[in-house]
Amino acid sequence: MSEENKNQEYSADNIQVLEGLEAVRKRPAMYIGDIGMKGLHHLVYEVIDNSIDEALAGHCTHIDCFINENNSITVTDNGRGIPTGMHEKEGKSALEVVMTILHAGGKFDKGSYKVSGGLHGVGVSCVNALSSDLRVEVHREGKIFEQEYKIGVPQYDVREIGTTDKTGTFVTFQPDASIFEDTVYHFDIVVARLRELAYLNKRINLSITDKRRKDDEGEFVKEEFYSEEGLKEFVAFLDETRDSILEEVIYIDGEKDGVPVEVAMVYNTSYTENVHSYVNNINTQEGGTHLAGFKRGLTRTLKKYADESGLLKKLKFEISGDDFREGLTAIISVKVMEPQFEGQTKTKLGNKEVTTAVSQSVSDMLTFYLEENPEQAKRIVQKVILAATARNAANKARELVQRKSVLTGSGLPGKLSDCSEKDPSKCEIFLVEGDSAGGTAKQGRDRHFQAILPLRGKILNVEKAMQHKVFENEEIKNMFKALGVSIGTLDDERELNIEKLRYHKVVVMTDADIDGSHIATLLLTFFFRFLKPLIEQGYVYIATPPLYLLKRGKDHRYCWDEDQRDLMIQEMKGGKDVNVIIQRYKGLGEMNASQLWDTTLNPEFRTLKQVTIDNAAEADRVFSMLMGDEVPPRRAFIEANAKYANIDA
Ligand code: 0RA
Repeated sequence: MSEENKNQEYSADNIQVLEGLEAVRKRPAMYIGDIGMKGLHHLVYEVIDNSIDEALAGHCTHIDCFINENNSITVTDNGRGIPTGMHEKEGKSALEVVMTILHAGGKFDKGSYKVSGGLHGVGVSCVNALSSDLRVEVHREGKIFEQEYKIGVPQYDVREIGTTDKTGTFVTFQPDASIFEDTVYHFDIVVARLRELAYLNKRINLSITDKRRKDDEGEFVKEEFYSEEGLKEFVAFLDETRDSILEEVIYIDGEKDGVPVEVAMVYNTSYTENVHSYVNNINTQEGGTHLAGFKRGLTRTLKKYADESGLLKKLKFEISGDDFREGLTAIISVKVMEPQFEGQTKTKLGNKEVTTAVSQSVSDMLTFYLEENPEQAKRIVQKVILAATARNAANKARELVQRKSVLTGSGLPGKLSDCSEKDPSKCEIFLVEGDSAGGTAKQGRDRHFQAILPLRGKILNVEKAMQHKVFENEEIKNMFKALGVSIGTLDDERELNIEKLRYHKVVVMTDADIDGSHIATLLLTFFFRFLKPLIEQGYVYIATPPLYLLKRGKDHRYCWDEDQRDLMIQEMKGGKDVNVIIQRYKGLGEMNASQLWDTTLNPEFRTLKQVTIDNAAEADRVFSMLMGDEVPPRRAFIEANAKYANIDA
């Protein structure tokens, strides 16, 4: 930094700027969610969102993202370039204002259509405050401008460094290692978000290049995304491994009362509902008024059509709202000028006016579709009738289970070895594959706070079973009874009384082999479909039993992977020519009770992986792929991953 700049007059403005940035650095989590993996990646999304806005305004076609060798990030776009002229009110370059003043991003350009924005919508100045170094370059009006910052503080005034015949904005930032727990970017995480953004904002070219890695041809690893048809293709992508009952995805793209509404939906032969919703490109995991509007529009329109078509005449019971969404995969995306986010994770849209706008859009377009496509319409109605019939049967099965569990006193399953502690926040339950491993776990556990529920072999694949089969399944009934929550489907909020949950750690414990991972996946699928709030609230975990036991005399050590094993062997040998016995654990059954306690159960030494859903649409796709009919993608996935998608270590 030059002396000249350092001695700049310290105006009231400068102090305000510093205070703003200081606030971000003091409480980063308030602005970007957290300082872990999520927050770190959030910085990238925040910068990309500005370019997406420029694209939505119709001025930008290409957005390219780079993970550089040193884990810094570069985002480039070919938009108009951030304005560099004097900002009258602030008395400095508009570029500097955008980069250094909280919430200034783009807002001063009143005419612009600013709707995109990360979950926290905090703007690029936040990224600047949380970067040890950031450089912005703007190509505009034939000139190239630049400015650099350290922890958000400009190192010199915006300066001209050359001429250009292009326009655009380039931002490179290095996340501050003194703020973030980890500053290594994950290519796959950025890829998933860019793919999603490409579908949500059709006709924008997005790319991500990983400059840390080269492929077999010696090129940097790179992925490109472009979607001509937006949500229509998104739904097709999500349902790739399911069988559609319609010839084409139903697609609605319109505007009502100033709210742009985009919906794509298709029915498949499965029994699950996969409805995902977005507001301003943000996944609204908790739903809200736009989702309510979609459901209302869908139910009313289909009900009316079915009534008028006479197809419901023979039905002896009422159709419920859920029945219209069985086997439905849909995405709803709305853009709202001033979104109000509510709910526990601030991902529930609150704006009341949006319900009617979406409901009417959906009604109008769907009515038109049904009239134009009587053959498809009939298939949908028949699917709904089937769902209603099955639900009727499921209700009977469910009532039976619940009545029985009331009759048997405590209602706890006989196979459960419960713990003595009653405070759920202190209690853990291990769902263990097989009776024999269950027996070992029962001996090895700390009975004060650890309960064991053995499960017999393969559990039901809920992805393919009809609901009443799920509720009749012994293992599943046992799980519901042991957990203490009542049986319900994933949006039966009224029924899933999660406050009755008896354990705040629900741990899936299976063998560390392909079979074990398959069983774990079945269990996670069950949780995902029927007990999603448990995952969302962070109650679900996976145990990690060791893979190897190394023995040299009395020296016994456990290892969790091959690298660790090889290192440990070297260490135990200590350069001498001695024999280390390597035992590969094929299953939990090969461990005795105290070994299991030492490695997998004892909170002091074990590692539990918490199951999280970072990207609900992607999780849904992975589960349907893993559990669906098509074996090849499943095998490829299991072989390629062995561990799970969507799991935070
Ligand atoms: C406000 C006004 C104008 C451009 C932008 C913001 C802009 C911001 C970003 C952030 C990343 N890329 C961007 N591209 C453009 C332009 C106003 C005008 O030229 O009339």
